[in-house]
Amino acid sequence: MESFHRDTWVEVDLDCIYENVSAIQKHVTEDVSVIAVVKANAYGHGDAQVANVALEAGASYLAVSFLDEAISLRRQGIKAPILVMGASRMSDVGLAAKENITLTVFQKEWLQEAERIYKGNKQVRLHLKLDTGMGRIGARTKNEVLDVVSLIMKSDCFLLEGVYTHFATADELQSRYVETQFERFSELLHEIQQLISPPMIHCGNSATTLRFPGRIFNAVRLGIAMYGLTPSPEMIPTLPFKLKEAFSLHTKLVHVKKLPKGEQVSYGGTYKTNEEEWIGTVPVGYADGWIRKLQGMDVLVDGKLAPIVGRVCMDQFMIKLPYELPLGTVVTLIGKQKGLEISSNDVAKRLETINYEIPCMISYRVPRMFLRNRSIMEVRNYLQDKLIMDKR
Ligand code: PMH
Repeated sequence: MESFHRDTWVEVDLDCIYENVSAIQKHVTEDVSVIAVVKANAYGHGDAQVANVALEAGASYLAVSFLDEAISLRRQGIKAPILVMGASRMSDVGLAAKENITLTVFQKEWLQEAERIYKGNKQVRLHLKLDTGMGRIGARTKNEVLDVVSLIMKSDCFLLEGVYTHFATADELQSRYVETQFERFSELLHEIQQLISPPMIHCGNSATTLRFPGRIFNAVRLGIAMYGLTPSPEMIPTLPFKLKEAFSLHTKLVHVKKLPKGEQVSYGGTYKTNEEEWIGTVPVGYADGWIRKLQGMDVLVDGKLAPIVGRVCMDQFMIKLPYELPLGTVVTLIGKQKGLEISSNDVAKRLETINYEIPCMISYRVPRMFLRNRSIMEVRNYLQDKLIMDKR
């Protein structure tokens, strides 16, 4: 592969993402718009590539956290509407208008100051965020909400395109708190709709969309399920259809050696061979996101499970091979080999965290290879992108 020079890569199967988005679009019916959440480089998968395939599969809007992420998509040729879900600077309203990017608002002071600073004549599209119980960003009280709405209505600069909220516990099968949030959202929405009818109303993340397809208003913000991962382990038995995991991580053996009994492996000598053992060196480490806590986790090699022995180093770790294997043998850290699978769910379980974190933590040092229609469509090497930008 010409475009990268290390034998470690992430495979992002865009066919899976296409199928997940299509299945979800069917699940919510075609009257509901799908907003594909591609923040954090599309949860580590690759922002523009995921955005394009999600749009092809029926999504009509994109969402990110920060303005820079939206601009990155524009620079890569994405024309679809993009919502920035996080807080933006008031001084960046002009940039958002120029790039046709929708901003999230939730404070009247922000609007007043933004209006004072903004000198352009193009209207800026806004979605109003309501905090119905997540306690993160959002207007909470009726007064706060109506102040923001009336300011937008009075202003020539702004257009209220949407109103939304975010649920804190939609992935837990016990749904009392979701119901409380649904109620608060409906009440505040009712107050807003006395004054104005914003065209887009959305409350659903993946869990809400999968579990309550009839109650998600007219748009959903789809993240984790689009990537083929279930929002929580407890939701797995309740899924209305199978999700297809798009992300896998592979590398190749760079050194294979036979160590006698009692030899130490890696920093600190935390592993000693129990007998004569075949040890393989894998060129992936904690700087790639494969953190030290993964010592002892299995990887797949030659269709078999092989444990990580000794500490994970910055750029390499060692595995105990089932037998002698040739240099260059593919090692799968996440993904399938000969009927066995290590899912992001397994890695998350080992790390006592959520599956969302796993593709996000695989760093920019690992190139992403994109598969579409079962063949390689594109390879993105973030390290070289960076180099090119630095040179300019
Ligand atoms: N909408 C908002 C406002 C979000 O923050 C997220 C995900 C989504 C939609 C998509 O959720 P899903 O991936 O469960 O479908 N946000 C986060 C977060 O802040 N931490 O983990 C996921």
